[in-house]
Amino acid sequence: LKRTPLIAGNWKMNLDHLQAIAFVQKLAWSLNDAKHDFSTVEVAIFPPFTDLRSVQTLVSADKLEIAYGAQDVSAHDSGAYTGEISGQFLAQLDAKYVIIGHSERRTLHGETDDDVAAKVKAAIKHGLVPVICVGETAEDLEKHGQSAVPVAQLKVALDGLKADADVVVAYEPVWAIGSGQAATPEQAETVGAALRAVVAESLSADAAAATRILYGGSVKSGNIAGFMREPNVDGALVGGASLDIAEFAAIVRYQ
Ligand code: G2H
Repeated sequence: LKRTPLIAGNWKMNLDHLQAIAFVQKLAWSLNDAKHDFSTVEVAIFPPFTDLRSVQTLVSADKLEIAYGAQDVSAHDSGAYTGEISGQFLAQLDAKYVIIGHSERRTLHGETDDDVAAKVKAAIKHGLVPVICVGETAEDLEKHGQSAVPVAQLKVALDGLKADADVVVAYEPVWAIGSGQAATPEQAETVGAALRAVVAESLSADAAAATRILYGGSVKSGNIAGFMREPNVDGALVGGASLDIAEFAAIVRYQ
């Protein structure tokens, strides 16, 4: 089974809706100029919530093949949850994906593995593909080795899902995020293989074969190719480098 690689740009809290329109237009031009074939490498961006309506309008008007999603979603459908955004609202904006359990949500906003699992279920319920983020801190790495914490986090996130659930997994070692110090391709491969085994065990062998496992943490145009050569790395979740059009386009065009 062939997995289409996915290069995903996590904008975090950057670019307002006007900047987003200009950015997406220029990114589309750049990929168009390079004759990028979106069926060989899929491209997705994750802007702030307030940008999504503008991105939807531009993508549909210009028939762009760039996919988009949100950086978080509520576990609830609707109701008295001040400040939360329902998966239904995201689906109405034609969002395809939603990032869930990014380490910044886990550490800065206290999201637990159970919160992540509830959000994953909500995303799937509304037809969104969750990009489930897992990863160990430097302390976890020292105490438990590399794979133990991400494996445990993913098991909780996938618990109770159907055997054919459509998910993306992002392995983001916390020590590599925004630090400039990326993991090595070998490290990403080791954990990627362990995470694929969790998908096989928790969902099914078919789901494991179909699920994209991304690496994230200080990905740049200069190191992407090494990651993409690994059999259990099917793309990247890119933070800082996704905010520079030339750099992000170069990551998409890693081949
Ligand atoms: C990890 C990553 C994107 P960066 O957070 O999710 O960010 O590429 O800046 O390390």
